[in-house]
Amino acid sequence: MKFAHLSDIHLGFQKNESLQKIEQQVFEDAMQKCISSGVDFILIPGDMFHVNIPEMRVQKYAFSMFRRVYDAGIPVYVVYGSHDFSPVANSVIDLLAEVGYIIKVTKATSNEDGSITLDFMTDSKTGAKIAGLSGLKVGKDLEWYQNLNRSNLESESGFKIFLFHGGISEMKTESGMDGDHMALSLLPKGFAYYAGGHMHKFNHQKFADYGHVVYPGTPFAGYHADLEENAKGQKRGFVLVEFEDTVKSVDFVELKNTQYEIIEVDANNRKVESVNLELNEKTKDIDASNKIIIIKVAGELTSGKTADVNISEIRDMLSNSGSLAVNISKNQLKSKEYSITEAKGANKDEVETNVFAENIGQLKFEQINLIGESGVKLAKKLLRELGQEQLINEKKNEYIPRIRNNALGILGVDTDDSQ
Ligand SMILES: [Mn+2]
Repeated sequence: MKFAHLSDIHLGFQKNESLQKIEQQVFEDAMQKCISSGVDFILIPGDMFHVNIPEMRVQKYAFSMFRRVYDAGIPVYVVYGSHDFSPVANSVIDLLAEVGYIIKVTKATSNEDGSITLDFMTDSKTGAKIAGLSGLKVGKDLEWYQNLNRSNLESESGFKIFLFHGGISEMKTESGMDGDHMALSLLPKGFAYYAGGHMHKFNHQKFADYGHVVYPGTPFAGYHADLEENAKGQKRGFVLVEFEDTVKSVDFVELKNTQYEIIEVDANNRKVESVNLELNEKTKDIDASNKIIIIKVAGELTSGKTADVNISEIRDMLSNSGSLAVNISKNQLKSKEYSITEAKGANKDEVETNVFAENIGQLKFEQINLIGESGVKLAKKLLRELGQEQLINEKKNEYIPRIRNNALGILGVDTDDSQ
């Protein structure tokens, strides 16, 4: 007998069309491999979707995939993750469960004394007994586990699987992307297999009283940092488990996604011109076609603004040479010459005024209205304008020119709608 274990698929995470295709292709591969290798059931402990109600495109795709698995007679057991969790069962997961394509595992009862009792469900084909708890929003999980009635879970006989969504302290990795953790001892003891979700890298460990504790990791990406790990060679996939009355084998099944190039530039103690030069050189040197390009610029510039690092030119160069997507990380880039000093205030308006007033002295312009007190006023007007939201019923191609023209108007720049 065998089952598959996937997690953190984050369907709907990708915003770029090429990457959406990869996201779907990877998931389709996984489902196809599950069907062709004849698994008895599939486990998905959370973050199947990136948000609880993804756009219709994603829902439609998910339904077609789960329909395929359903038609192949393979039950899919799930718990919510931290991303697709909804406290009032308002998740696309609940739709999939309602039509019977997937089965929600958590059968929890709150008792009068505040404790929580969990019931098993039995997979009819294999007799495996499955229990699990959803991942909630950060911090809430711990309470549930602390109040969990463990005696019935631990004394149950048979081949037992526990589904959970959350980090385990004993399995922490150095990456720091895995957030909150709880002690392994909070999980009920004596299960043959602990199917984990939440940590995005494959991790399989054995502990006394805790059989196999396994995270398959994301099959593609659920955070931008995952793409960077992919570029650095992180293997992605899912887990295939053979079992009888105990676990016989746990195998990682790799899923290919796409090719990557990573361009890293250390900007520390350099002028912005020299950083731009290196970026240009490195970009010219790579073959970008059909690849995801990760660009990382980090460090503290001695001169120039961080905004002067010429990202848009690099982006154009790369998309002209056929890259699938360009992922730029500048959040560790600073500048000695121009750094924004924080300022306090009693309310949002005051904080904004003070931040502008505190920092405007760094600017050297000849135009009087851009500096000093009038500069602060102008900046505030501009900020207010740029912060305007799209109106109800306003189309994007109406909204963008409206904001742009108003902003240019505030700056006193002539606008020409004809172009
Ligand atoms: Mn996740």
